[in-house]
Amino acid sequence: MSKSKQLKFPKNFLWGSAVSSYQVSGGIENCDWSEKFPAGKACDYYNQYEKYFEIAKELNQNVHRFSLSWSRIQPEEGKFNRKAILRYRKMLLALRKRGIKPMVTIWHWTLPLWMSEKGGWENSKFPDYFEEYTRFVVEELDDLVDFWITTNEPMIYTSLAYIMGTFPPQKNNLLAVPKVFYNFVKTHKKAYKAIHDINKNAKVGLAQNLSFVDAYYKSSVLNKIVASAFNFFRNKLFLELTKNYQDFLGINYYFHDRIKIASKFPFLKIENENKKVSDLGWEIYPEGIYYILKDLQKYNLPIYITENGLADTEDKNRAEFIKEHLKYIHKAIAEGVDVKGYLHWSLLDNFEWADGFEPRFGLVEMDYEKMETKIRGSAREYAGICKNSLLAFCI
Ligand code: IFM
Repeated sequence: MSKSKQLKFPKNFLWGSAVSSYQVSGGIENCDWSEKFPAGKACDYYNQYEKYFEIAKELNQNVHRFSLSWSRIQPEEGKFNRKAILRYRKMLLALRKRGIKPMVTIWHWTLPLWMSEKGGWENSKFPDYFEEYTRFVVEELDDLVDFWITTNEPMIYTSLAYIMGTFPPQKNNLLAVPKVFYNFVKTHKKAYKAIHDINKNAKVGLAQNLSFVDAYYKSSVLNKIVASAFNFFRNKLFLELTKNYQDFLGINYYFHDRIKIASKFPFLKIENENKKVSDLGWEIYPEGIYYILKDLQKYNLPIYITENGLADTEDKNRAEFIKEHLKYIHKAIAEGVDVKGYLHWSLLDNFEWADGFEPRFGLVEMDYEKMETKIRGSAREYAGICKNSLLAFCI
């Protein structure tokens, strides 16, 4: 006979979900993505946000992460759009009215055209442009924001935009990487200071995509060295350089990187067991989040899981995925790691960048033609956990 077990999460633990501007908003036509990868109306979130926030409330969520569109707010160099700011104020008020804390990402992967024409992240003045934009939005919105996230997943963006060439500006240029990387570090630090100039009590972090790295041949010293070098560049370097400029750590967890040595450049490859995978073929590896969290304990900072999710059109694995990850998060908390919230990626099906609308990451299913929503079964199960901060399961 199976027994049941209950895991209680700490008091005031935050439960929610995340989206980003270009992926859900609709109507963004003046950014570096819009020509080659148009997202059209997407979920029309920019206009229909009340409907979506009502769903988040119905699902017992009390934190919501969304991002601002730089191209909407600053469509031309030196020109700020008051109408856009007023819209964002309305969105923030609409969240607060429902008892949902706003977590706002200042930059989630898209640049205004004018900024990309100036060389985007390769421009050595990029941190100054970003600071000007940050100061403007924080002056205008800070009274309604609980958490600021400066940038989303700097390392993923850098590798997809400058090494793999899939994201704009679609370069395969290893030589650009140090410059872009350095600009990300500098930009984050400047933005962090600017936000604190405006509000010394602001809570500021960034959302980092951290993978769990281990060696394919665990008994091979060489394999372990290669895996730890990969881990250093993939996960640790950015964190080390910015750790004194983060009031909390925002962690996006999706990947297990089991590193095997290869004979060709870059002399390693990722080979996971893939016992279970998402619709995108990404390995589902919940225990990885536990090891990552344990490793982050040394930074002595509060931690929010700012993203965690999977593409699952049929909603076959999402509920189990959430529960399994939460079990490992709870285990880390029980061992003293200060995790304060979990935000699932994503509230809605949305535009998955170069993969378009096909992958379905939403707790809520979107019919883009009719602009209709359907709450998935997994969302209801997640809502049950959020309600009492309690995860119940059979053992
Ligand atoms: O959709 C993305 C998001 O924009 C950044 N983190 C990973 C998600 C899934 O790929």
